[in-house]
Amino acid sequence: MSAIRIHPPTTALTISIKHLTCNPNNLNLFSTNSRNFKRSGFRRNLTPIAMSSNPLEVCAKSSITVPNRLGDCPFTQRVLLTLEEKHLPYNLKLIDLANKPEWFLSISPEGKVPIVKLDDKWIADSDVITQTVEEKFPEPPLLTPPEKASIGSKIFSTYIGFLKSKDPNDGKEEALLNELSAFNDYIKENGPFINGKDISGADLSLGPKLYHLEIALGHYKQWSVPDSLPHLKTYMKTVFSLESFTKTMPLTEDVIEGWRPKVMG
Ligand SMILES: N[C@@H](CCC(=O)N[C@@H](CS)C(=O)NCC(=O)O)C(=O)O
Repeated sequence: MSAIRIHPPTTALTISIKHLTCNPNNLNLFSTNSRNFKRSGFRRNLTPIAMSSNPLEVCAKSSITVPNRLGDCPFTQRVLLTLEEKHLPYNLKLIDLANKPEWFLSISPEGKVPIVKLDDKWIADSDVITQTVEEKFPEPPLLTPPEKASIGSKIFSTYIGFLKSKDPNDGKEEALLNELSAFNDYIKENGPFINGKDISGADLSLGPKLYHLEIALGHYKQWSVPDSLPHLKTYMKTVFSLESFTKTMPLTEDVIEGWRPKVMG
């Protein structure tokens, strides 16, 4: 049976692991790394650290289109991907960002998600959270070497510039295409992931942003990644089909609604 504990005053939900086992297509709260699970069983493949860990508490944006479901924050998905790839169990507290509860504001004074409780302290910002998780739970390592850490890092800002643009001749589309093209060339030479054969933190940060780009530009501008960038397209397909990604990705409708104020604004 599904067990959902509602925190007063109902704008946040703590959803238990029990709930996940009853409804695997909905939330994704217990990390299992199912690739390993399928091969040789769940328990054997958890690291000793993960085995001994209590679930981490994670405050995440809730869906605005479907009740009790994870929402569309790419920074939160980055953190959840990190926990999934490290086989760390976690509990989500879903926050309605349009109606933030007092208890949430008391632990996240900026009112932002994600925040994660580590060593009894709430930590904000996906950069800080993923770095702290890496230090505390180093296996499997997800560190991106510093010289590769900024690969693709301008894609998100140029995407937002193009999404918000009202003038087709203002160069915003070209700016985005330049960044995507540089990334396509990089992956062609160095892929399949940013750090080569293994996934790393830079992919877990970029993947959710590319997912938003694909959905929002498709919806609001009828734009898609051109066929002239096949290595980028393959990269997106690879990342979007990771088990950790499909377990933590937002609904298309939430991504569309999440960007609407920026497009209209
Ligand atoms: N730099 C932060 C950005 C986090 C962020 O902007 N989160 C958004 C949701 S995606 C948020 O909480 N916004 C507050 C609001 O919408 O009220 C990080 O990397 O974690």
